[in-house]
This record gives sequence, C-alpha cells and structure tokens, in this order.
Amino acid sequence: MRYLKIVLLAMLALCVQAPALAQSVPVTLYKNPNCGCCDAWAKDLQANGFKVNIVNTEDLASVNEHYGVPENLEGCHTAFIGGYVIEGLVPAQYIKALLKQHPATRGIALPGMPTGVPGMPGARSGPLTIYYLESGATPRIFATF
Ligand SMILES: [Cu+2]
Repeated sequence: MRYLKIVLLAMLALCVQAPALAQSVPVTLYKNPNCGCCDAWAKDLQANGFKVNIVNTEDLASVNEHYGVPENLEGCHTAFIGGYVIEGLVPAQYIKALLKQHPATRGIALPGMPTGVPGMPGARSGPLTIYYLESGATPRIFATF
C-alpha cells in the first residue's frame, strides 16, 4: 500500500511537470508592419517552440517607453515573454536561458540590427553582446556570442 502511494505520487509529479514542458511559451511581439527581419525572427522563435502573437504598430516609440527600453539599447522590435521584455533580435537560445535562469531584471536586449543573427542573414561583423535591459550608459552584459 505504501509502495503504491509512492508510485502514485511519482506519477502525479510527472503529470504536473509534463504540460509545462510541452506547452509552448507565449510571446507578444510589437513590430512595425513593414519590418521583414522581425517576421523572420518570429518564425525562428516559432521553430524553437515559442508561440508568437504579432502586434503591428507604427508607434514603437510608445512601446519602448511603456516597457522601459532605453534609447541606447533599442532594436527593431520589442517582445514580451514570460514576464520579460526582449528587445531586438535576441536568438531563441538566450531567451530560453533567461527564462531558465530567471534573474531579477526587466529583460534583455540586442541593440541595433546586426547581421548574422536570426532574422538578419549574413556574416557577423564581430562578437555581439546581449545586455540586461537597464538604464544608464553601461548596462550589465547578459551574454556575448
Ligand atoms: Cu525586428
């Protein structure tokens, strides 16, 4: 009887965890309707298991203001994922790392529109830096790749 109880508890634990893993993480992406690299980035996220809801807007300045994206960290679009702001063409693996590490931060940003990342084909001009989304001239570095 005691053994059965342990097995049942183990099964229950599996059931509780399985849906969280299988379910795709919802993403809200605010982008200009004419931004092609934004669409390509969204497709890459979808291929990596995210569920992307695109919100077209001509007024990204208001979105940046609302989500607290400083000017020096601005990318071509702003996304909201799992309580975090993702600014610019941050590759999916770093979004997953952020969600897993779950640091106390507003989000992360890959400023500008560099080539050699999902959405912007081509060669990389050099190492790229993903910053924590925080104000100030020298934001902390989340990752370099
Ligand atoms: Cu974009």
